[in-house]
Amino acid sequence: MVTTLSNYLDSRYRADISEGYDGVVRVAIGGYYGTGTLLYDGKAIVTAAHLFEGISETSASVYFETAQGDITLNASNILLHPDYNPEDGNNDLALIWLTDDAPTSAERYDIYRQSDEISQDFTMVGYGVPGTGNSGAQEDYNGAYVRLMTQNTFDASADELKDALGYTMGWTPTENSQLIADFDNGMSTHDALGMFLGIDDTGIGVMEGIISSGDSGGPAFIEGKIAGIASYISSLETYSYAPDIDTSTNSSFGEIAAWQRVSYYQQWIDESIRSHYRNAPSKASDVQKSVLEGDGGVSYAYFLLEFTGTRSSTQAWVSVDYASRDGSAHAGEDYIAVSGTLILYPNENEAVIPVEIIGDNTVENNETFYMDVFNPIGGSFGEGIVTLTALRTIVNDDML
Ligand SMILES: [Ca+2]
Ligand SMILES: [Ca+2]
Ligand SMILES: [Ca+2]
Ligand SMILES: [Ca+2]
Repeated sequence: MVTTLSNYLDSRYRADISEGYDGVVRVAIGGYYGTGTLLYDGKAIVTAAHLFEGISETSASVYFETAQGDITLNASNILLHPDYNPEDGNNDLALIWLTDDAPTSAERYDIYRQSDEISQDFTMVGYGVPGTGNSGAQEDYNGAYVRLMTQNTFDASADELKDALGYTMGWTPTENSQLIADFDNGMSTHDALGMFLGIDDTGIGVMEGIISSGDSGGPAFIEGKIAGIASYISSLETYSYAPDIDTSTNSSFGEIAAWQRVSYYQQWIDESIRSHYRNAPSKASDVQKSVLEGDGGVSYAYFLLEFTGTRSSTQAWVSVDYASRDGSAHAGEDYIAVSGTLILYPNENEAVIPVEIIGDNTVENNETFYMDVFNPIGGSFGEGIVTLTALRTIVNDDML
């Protein structure tokens, strides 16, 4: 990560343990590395497909830094987006499923689902090579891997820049699928997207930053949800404008960076994740309302949402919001709290919400927690009903 202040170890740039970013991981593939993010199911990491480019091996290691210590997990399965196109930077997404349970102290993140990202500030987190905006990412950096965070503002989608620059920009982003931000230092002479697109915004001050090598695949968060996946940087100039503070592509002031737009890809992400749930119910009679706690790691309790109505059109999405709630079980000790939006895509009439149950060897009573489902869009729960609630029981399996 390249920062505005030269001291990248300034505490403002450190994404330290227990500050909400322990689900942001370093991903190592064939001697190279990038960054990834643990998704809402606690089983899969989202990252960039280009990390796997030119790599014949299909293995990856994932490094967590959490309050439970440093934990390395391996990939059991890797899925690149089927339409990944390196020439245009399109569909630059990959999912990595973990062989073992992610540490329970690592945050799981929902994905940002609204398409109102442009002009919003975001926080990016990653393990990339550090540096400062004046001189760019440090060449030949061989210091420690350090998880850093900076901020920026989504200025536009990358296809808008292509429309403005034409052949000056040597690649063709798919419409609405990539978000871009420029690395500002407060001066209009280095405001790349001010010059190219007339979006006059000279940055947000000391927290402004940009991705560098090693941040690839890392998250851009809006409201704590994954809105972008770090994809590439570029130093652009036209006959009229040369915003880059130097002439090399090195993550310096005056360059731009692009993120894959997660809201655009949510169906692919959700459906890929759902296809990997273990023993998930697909009809009401298969739903288990009690789950054994287990003696370590996590097991899953599932809630099943079924849609029996009629869609406004065959392509309409149906969704609900959901949030877990303590009964006698406590989030963080007995299960991992979840909240988010569940979407039933056009080919789906049911989907599950998984909840991770934390196993231990402590003798406890059976404990309960709830799932509240609300804000139905595209359907209804029945007249006058605003919330549906279901209960699960975590069954003690330990004895004195
Ligand atoms: Ca900016
Ligand atoms: Ca700007
Ligand atoms: Ca540069
Ligand atoms: Ca147990």
